[in-house]
Amino acid sequence: MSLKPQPVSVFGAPTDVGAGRRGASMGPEALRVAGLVEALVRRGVDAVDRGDVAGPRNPWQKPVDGYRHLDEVVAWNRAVMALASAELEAGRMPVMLGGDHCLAVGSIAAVARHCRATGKRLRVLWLDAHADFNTSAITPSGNVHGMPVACLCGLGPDALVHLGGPGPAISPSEVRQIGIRSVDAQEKRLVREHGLDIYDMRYIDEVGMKQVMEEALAGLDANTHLHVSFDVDVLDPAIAPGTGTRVPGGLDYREAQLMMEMIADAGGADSLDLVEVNPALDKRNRTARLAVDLVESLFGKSTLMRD
Ligand code: 4U7
Ligand code: MN
Ligand code: MN
Ligand code: MN
Repeated sequence: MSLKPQPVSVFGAPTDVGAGRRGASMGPEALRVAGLVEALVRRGVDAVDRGDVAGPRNPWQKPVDGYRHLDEVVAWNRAVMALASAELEAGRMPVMLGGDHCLAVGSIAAVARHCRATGKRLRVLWLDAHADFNTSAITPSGNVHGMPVACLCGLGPDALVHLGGPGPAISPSEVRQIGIRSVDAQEKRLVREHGLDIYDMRYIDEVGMKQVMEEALAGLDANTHLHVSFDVDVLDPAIAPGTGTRVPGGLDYREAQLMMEMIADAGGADSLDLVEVNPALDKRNRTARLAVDLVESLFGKSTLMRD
């Protein structure tokens, strides 16, 4: 399958209301400063920057009933869903710059609704150190960026579970998680119960990224919408220090690059989240620059001009 020549709409969601550390709110600007839009245009992509969606400030409060800032998280996700939906309806690929990962509830709710309306199948690649499958009852932190996959699968507060319409947005069978290496004790049980398909770091070490991606991309066809949710903490902290929840033992540059190249070879993504870049914790915008480089690979950059 060759890359789809679809137009791209980049937009920012500058907030860290779902995180336990401040600074991911500066992610969209860091990615722009690193030249994201220009890099896509250089690749021949019709990419435009729609600017940022708006939402409430971070009140920086303690969790209430297992959620920190739930009202603010819902407000930001509504804004993300509205803009992502509008871009999908206009036939454009939404690229959401976070912001923390709670925002994937909004972007993926929009994608799921679009798939329902157009009769497309959905595949979500969740690239992350974490499974993000906590609920208010089991979360060790109350931070909603640790809960988006659960919310999308129907486990969470009504306002997030039904964000894009009645019923869960997706089923666990539509998700493939890659790079996982930090799952909380009770989250582990929930992940098993719901049968999430997880390619953890141990599996990547044992069989290699090539086989992992062949398995994670198996079964895609021309009628499948591929959503990539890229939490930069999937990368090893040695190469991507600018993120709030660093876990050692992540993807190295070559693994990450191959992962992106193989997604491109499979036809590329139809929607993308680029989340958890935290410039306050970074050195010289290194993490955003690496993310841009990897997004170029996702859009078909390859060493030997295979295209
Ligand atoms: B991210 C955590 F306890 N599991 O729920 C939690 F380890 O979007 C971390 O993947 C969640 O960065 C990380 O708070 C959320 C913690
Ligand atoms: Mn995440
Ligand atoms: Mn993570
Ligand atoms: Mn994180």
